[in-house]
Amino acid sequence: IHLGGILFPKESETRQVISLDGLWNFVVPNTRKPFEGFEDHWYKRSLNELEDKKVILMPVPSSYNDITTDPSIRDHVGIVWYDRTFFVPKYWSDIGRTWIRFESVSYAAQVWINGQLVMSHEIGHLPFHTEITSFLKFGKENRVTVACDNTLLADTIPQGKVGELETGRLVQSYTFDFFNYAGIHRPVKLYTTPKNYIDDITVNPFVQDNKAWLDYNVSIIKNDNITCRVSLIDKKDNVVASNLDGETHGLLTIENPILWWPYLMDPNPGYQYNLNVELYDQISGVLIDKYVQKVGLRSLSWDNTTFTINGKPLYLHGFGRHEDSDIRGKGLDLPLVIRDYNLIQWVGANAYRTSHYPYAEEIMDLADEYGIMIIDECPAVNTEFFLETLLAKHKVSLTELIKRDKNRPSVVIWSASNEPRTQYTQAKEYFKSVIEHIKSIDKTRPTTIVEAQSVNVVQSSYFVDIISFNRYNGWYSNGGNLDIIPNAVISEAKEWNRKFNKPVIMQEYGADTLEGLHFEPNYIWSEEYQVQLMSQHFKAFDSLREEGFFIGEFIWNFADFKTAQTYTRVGGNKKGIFTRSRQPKVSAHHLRQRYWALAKSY
Ligand code: GCB
Repeated sequence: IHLGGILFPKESETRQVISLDGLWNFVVPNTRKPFEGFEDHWYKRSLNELEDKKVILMPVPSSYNDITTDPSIRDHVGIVWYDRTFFVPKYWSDIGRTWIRFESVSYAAQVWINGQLVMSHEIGHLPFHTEITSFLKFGKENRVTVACDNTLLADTIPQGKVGELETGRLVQSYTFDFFNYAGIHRPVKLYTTPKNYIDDITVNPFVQDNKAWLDYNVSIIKNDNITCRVSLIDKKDNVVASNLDGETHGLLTIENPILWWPYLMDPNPGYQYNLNVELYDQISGVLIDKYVQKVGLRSLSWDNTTFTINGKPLYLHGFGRHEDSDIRGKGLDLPLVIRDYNLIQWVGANAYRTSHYPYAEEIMDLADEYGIMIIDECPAVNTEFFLETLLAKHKVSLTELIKRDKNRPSVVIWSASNEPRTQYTQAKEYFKSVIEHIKSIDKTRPTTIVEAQSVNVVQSSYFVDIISFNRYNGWYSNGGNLDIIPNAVISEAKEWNRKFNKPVIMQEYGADTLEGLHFEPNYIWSEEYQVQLMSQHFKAFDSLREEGFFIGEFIWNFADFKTAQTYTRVGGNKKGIFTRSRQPKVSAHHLRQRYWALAKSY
């Protein structure tokens, strides 16, 4: 695997991209012989040539679980195999280097090209790529094979357990509350770079008064005499700042910048410039490589009570979400992505948390573009056992996440984990180390850990910049008793603030609600109950805002989503304000009134 940058593949004067999305061959090994694919070298020939194996077609990107009618595929534990053929143009052999990039495979993946292993990657929801030039046949057909393993254990991110039923069938169990979808979840791309190429770009903006500065750092892989030029271009194609002196690291100054503002805080939210990064041959002056990096100019700062953007205090209002939909599971689906952003804007949210793992880069691009602020969460959800080996992987997941998202103006907070079991003493050293790790890579954004334990017992939130807590008053505790909510929320938020002296966000509250179920007076699971539960929380939030440390409210969840099978979940978790097919419940209209009213207060 390539350890440098992980820039998103983009076409340019010097780069080409081919999509490998489509229908791949798919085989599930015999459950009694889970490693037969490795033992019998399935990667050395087409899966179609396997005797005695049922080969089916599987769409990429998609989860494989809900595509067929076969429960053994839906609930499969272990390895599955994918392959397909593709053609590489002959002239690509002269371009320089050819790469393959997976935007995410859940979870562990091994990739072969024409029968040779080219890379392995372990953690889901994050991209990985490698150069495959020497493995390819140019001007001919090639084959890519992927082995994908969804097994979750004590030392995987996230953690899980595998048990065996009396019947001998393996069963994956996990404590997190979303279906353990697996497969090639996001696009797969083949792309080229020249021999000497731009490997990574890091930008850090800073804004003050009517000026902005952009610290940039370009990492280049080169053997020859190459010079680097950078220019910042606005939407009207004007060069607003540049450095043509060949420096790969420098500071651009922008007079009268157009700043990146969140949705509803400005009539023109999400403004981005293009940073054109170009490499030239020093002798001939020929353009060698070009990559266009989007840049939003904004500054974040925070103290014990306040979180600001471009000097203005922020109040974040949105939801936790999931990448989840019917049939495709966690597979990237652009109609769904755009529908979701339409709903986010309609409801007037200015933020959401990528609960409980990093979301697709296509989704993140649109958050940058529309000015939706993101609490970017790493995939280590519900950590229970604080093993050394897990800590190392937790840090890797953060390194990969920050490498991927470091340049995004939309990302305003790093979330190190959702609901880890931070009441245990081992959690203290563990999270100290996790938060120090984040800070060693990026000091420009605040950190948080989303806590579910009570204020008195948590060992972890000492190290973060912003306190986050989840609490289900009127649901898991005091179900049916909505009157207790305002005081419970107010007093708990104050306790968090008193103990840690940091700004506080309520990251989750909510009620499961079956669309179309009505009861007056309200009764749990009805649409009326969800609405009233929200109103009771709104009372608490309004009062907390006056205290000066409360900086955000996030309802759980944006939409209904699938979970593991259990008697508390009717067809999945129904705490969405939208249904799984993305239509509003009454609660969505109710939230819309509040979020638009909040927007008027900035
Ligand atoms: C939580 C979890 C979330 C669950 C939610 C619930 O605290 O963070 O993943 O879906 O509660 O509805 O139980």
